[in-house]
Amino acid sequence: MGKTCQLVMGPAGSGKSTYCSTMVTHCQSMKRSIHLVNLDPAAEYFEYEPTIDIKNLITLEEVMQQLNYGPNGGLIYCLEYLLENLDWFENELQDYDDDNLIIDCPWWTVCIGWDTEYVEYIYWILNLYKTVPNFSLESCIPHLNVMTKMDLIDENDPELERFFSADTSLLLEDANASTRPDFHNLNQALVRLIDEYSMVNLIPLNIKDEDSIQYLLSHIDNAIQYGEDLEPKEVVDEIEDDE
Ligand SMILES: Nc1nc2c(ncn2[C@@H]2O[C@H](COP(=O)(O)OP(=O)(O)OP(=O)(O)O)[C@@H](O)[C@H]2O)c(=O)[nH]1
Ligand SMILES: [Mg+2]
Repeated sequence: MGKTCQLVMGPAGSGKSTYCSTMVTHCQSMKRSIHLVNLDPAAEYFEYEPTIDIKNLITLEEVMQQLNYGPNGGLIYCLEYLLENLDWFENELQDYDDDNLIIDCPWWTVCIGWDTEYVEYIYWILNLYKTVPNFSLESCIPHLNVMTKMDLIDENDPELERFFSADTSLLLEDANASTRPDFHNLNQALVRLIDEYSMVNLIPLNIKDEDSIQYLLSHIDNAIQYGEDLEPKEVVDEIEDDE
């Protein structure tokens, strides 16, 4: 019934792993199946044991010790190693080919960007699952930008509104003011693209507020059309589930 996937990407320390744990807890409380996948070879601590863990294939520590690499070179080496061993990943995924995954990606996926072989593996996952990347900025697949750590700031601050629903007409005005008139059609097209794919909108996430977690999950469900292929549940099943 599943076969959906959240690719969680973002800068170092932005809260990816915390988000994954929060979402696993939330889904479990709803009796919704979800499996955590760790693709960070440097990850040290998990609130939930990952169902699939790149550290069973390779760890940053091993690479640094055995090959004498520094942390950055070591991480790139781990990525290349993963790409050369996608059959390992495919094999691990075998038992979950009809399930829902949440993939905790390492922060450096953001730095590497979309121009390298990393794309190869993202698209490989995209082919297997209905996927919604979180935090990423790729325009041709549905994605969500999430503003984490909302528990640390005042959610009623009126200034926040411009981050959550950015006014692209201001962007267009700015772009037009700094470019020649023959660029204005291009500016307009870019702004339309940004609008259509919600590229500058952010969804707030307060991990201490169940409504906020559910609100984000409903956006994710919408993006991956979660549940469209679910069979209606019999009342009898629900009673059995509750026992
Ligand atoms: N208050 C608060 N702290 C958070 C939240 N999310 C993460 N943190 C804290 O921010 C720090 C980094 O969080 P992680 O979840 O490890 O971030 P990450 O993006 O997985 O980090 P890397 O894997 O190292 O790139 C930790 O100390 C977390 O406890 C949040 O929503 N609220
Ligand atoms: Mg992490």
